[in-house]
Order: sequence, then structure tokens, then C-alpha cells
Amino acid sequence: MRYRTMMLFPVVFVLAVLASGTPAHAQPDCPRNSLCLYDGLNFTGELLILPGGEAESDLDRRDFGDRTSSVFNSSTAPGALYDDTDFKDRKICVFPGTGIANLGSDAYKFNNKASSASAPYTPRCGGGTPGR
Ligand SMILES: [Ca+2]
Repeated sequence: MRYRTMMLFPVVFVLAVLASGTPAHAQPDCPRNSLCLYDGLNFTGELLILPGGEAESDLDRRDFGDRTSSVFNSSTAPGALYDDTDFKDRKICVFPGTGIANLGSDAYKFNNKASSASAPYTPRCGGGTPGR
């Protein structure tokens, strides 16, 4: 077992180097399998992490109500933001491996509006505006 682990290490190392080699559009600071909400544009500012499977029906509880300006989904399942608490009103879907750098853009008009959010692996994102 020990031998096998040592053989895998160089592969993991190479992948890590490749993943960090994207200077043009820096990868958002977001752990794997999470929906990451940022107070600032372009994945900056204060960060709220919702790990896969988690949902928050009232972002005020995490001091993050009406603050989200950008969002990134590092998981393999859709996540979503909602205009109202309890996953109600307008919904912005954030598809796997994508982010929205400016929720205030004309395409979304959703800056500082999210009041609840469902993280990846919740079945709440059947439609809505795709993330990009
Ligand atoms: Ca904000």
C-alpha cells in the first residue's frame, strides 16, 4: 500500500501545477464541491462557503443576506441563489464548474440580492438563468 501511495504522489503534484497555471482568469478561492458566495465582484471580498449538500434558507443567519456580488460553483452539481428567503422568488442557477463574476450585470440584475442559497447536490436547480 505504501508503495502505491508513493507512486501516485507525482501525478497529484503535476495536476496541482496544471490547475494553478491559469493566470489570465485566476481560479476563484473556493474549496472543492462547494458553492462560494462573495461579497465583492470577480470572486473577491468576504466569502461564504456552502459545502455540497448544504442549503441556507436565510442568508441573514450567516450575516450574508443581500450581499452576494459574485458566486462560484466548484462542484459537479448545480447550485442556486434566490431573491427571497426559503428558496423563493427569483432563482439564479450556478452550473457545475462555473461562476458569475458580476451578478449586477444586465444578464442577471442580482447584485446584493440573494437571501437564500442551495449548495451543490440539492435538487433545486431545474431551470433558470445559467451561470457562466
Ligand atoms: Ca456585495
